[in-house]
This record gives sequence, C-alpha cells and structure tokens, in this order.
Amino acid sequence: MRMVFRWFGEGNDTVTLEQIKQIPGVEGIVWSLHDLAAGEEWPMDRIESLRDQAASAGLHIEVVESVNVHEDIKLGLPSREKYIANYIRTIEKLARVGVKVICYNFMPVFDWVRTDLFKQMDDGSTALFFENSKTTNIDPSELVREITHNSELSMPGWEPERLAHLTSLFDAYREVTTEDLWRNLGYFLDAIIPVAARNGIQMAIHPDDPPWPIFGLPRIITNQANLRRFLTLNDSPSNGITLCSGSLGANPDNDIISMVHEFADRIPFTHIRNVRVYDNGDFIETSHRTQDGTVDIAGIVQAYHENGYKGYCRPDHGRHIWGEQCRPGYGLYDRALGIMYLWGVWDAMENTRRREERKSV
Ligand code: DNO
Repeated sequence: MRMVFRWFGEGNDTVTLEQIKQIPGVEGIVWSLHDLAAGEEWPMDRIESLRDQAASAGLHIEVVESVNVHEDIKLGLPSREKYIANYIRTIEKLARVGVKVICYNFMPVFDWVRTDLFKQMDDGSTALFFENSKTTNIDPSELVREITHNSELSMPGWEPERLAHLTSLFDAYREVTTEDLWRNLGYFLDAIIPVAARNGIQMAIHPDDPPWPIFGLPRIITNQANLRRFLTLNDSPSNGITLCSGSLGANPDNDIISMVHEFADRIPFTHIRNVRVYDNGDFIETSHRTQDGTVDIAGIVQAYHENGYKGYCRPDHGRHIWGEQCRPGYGLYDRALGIMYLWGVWDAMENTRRREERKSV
C-alpha cells in the first residue's frame, strides 16, 4: 500500500508540502489543476511546474484527482467529441510527467454533497454532515434558489462554472435516464481507456457520494453490482476504481470488505475514511477509527492486506480538530491521525505475515 495525501495547491490549501512530507510513510501528493474548468485541456507548463514543486519537497505526483469530465460527455451530446479529445490529450501529457493513476467521477452536475460543512460533534470538533431530508424534499428550481442564496448549501467540490448553469443543466438532464448515463459512460471509456493503457495510466472512477440518485439526477456508481457492471463495460486493467469507503459506506447495505476482495486488482487507488450512518439516513463523517463510525475501517485495511494490495491509498476527509482552520474535510491533523490508524492496522498485519513466514521455513 502506497500512502499519498491530497493537496489543493499553493494558495488553495492551508496544508503545506513540508507538513505533508513529515507525515509518516507519505510518498506523494494527490493533485489537480483546480482552477481549470471541466473539459479544458491541461497546459503542459502548468503540469511540469506542479511536478517540480512537489519534487522539491520530496513528493511524487503519480496520482491525479481529478481530471473532471465535462457535462456534455455525461449527457451524451455531440459536443462531447471535442471534450473527449481534450481529455485524451490531457491523459497523454500527464503520462509524460510520470502520472500513473487518474481519479475522476461520472456524477451528473454535483460532486459530493453535504448539507453542513461544520457540524458540531460531542467532543468539540466539527465535521461534514449530510441531513437526508434536506435533499429529498427539495425540487430542483427551489434548489437553484437555495444554492444561490444560501452559502450553507454550496459545497466544496461543486465546480463554480457548473453552478452558474444549474437551471439549464437540470433541464438538460430531464431526458437522461440511468441507462443513458451508463451508455454515455461506456462511450467515454471506449474512447479514453485505450489511450490510458498505451500510456501506462490506470483510470479510476470515484463512487457517487452519497451513493444514490440525488435532486432527481441519476447516479450509477453506487454499489457492488454497479461497480461490477462498470468494470465489464471495459475489461482493460486500465479501467479501474477509486474505492472510497466513506462514499459507499453512506449506504449501510454496501459491504465494502466484500468489494475489496472482489475488485482488488482493479483498485489502483483507494480512499479510506469512516462515516456514522443514522437510522433516518443522515450521516456524519467521523475519525477513521472503526469504533467511531459504521464502516469497519480496520476490516477494510485487513482485506487490502490479505489481497497483497500495492495500489495508492489516501486518508479521506477528516474532522476539524484542535482549532484548525482549513478547507472543509481537508485539514492536516485528523487526516494525519487517520494515516497513522491505517498504518497501524497494516503494519500489524505485516508483522503477523512475516512471523508466519519465518515459522514455515
Ligand atoms: C471528495 C472527493 C471527491 C473526488 C471526486 C473525484 O472529497 O473524494 O470530490 O475527488 O469525486 O472526481
């Protein structure tokens, strides 16, 4: 397991590369050019300067998260061709600086959704929270009004250029069924996966978060059966998954340990974090520790170990603790604690494995 840490870039992140370098076992950053709109081709000079900056802090840039997919690709519009061509050129450029994995998602309009970014927890920390009823009883036009006037409902991860066109996007998706979305995803994969394969890159789709249709928009990367279907859309080893335990774990029916066992060789990148899910469907992001949430994080790490996992791993959202001011979910402290928990479980498994090996010789 190769540990990496998400970094949003100079001036865009409260965490520094120097701090990241000091977290035990972290070898690289997970990065993107966040100011570029979805669909734009990434400029080579920007890519190279990011690589140089990371290298000077002793960190690699082998994992990109995300190269965002333009809505026209998800909608299957004729204009998708130009955006797919840009995507392909970006893959080729990223390969030239040594990128090995590109994480992306195929969620219509919105990326991850929470209703409160700083929900107060009993121990005095704050964390990302999802209140189910706030997203189920709202019609799209009311939502557009809410988002424009209520900063609480405007999430990080929602790309500004999409928010500006919310009404027309909702209209465009009205005719798009779940099967259309699958078809459009298949079309996209057929175009990009051969390019990724030729360039030594594994594409890794991120599950939908939360993993169910939201605001009347279809979502398909939501459970084990759909992940299986996704992998058969294109059988290449370059067509992979970013298995995110927190996203999938918001639905208690998802058995993530079973997914690790089934898909291990198609998971080039994993996000590991915990959530506590309540009976009414609300959920809060907790510390990474198994006992703090409803997802068995220790069991998931064990499952990776049992499969000899060699992919990249990052801790995911943390709580905001010790008074840290940071991007919601992306502070230094709780994510660094999360890493130490993941290493703790992993290293204990390693020790047992070595002891058993010694015994058998
Ligand atoms: C949330 C992230 C997601 C992820 C994208 C990948 O913190 O895991 O925003 O980066 O869905 O495209």
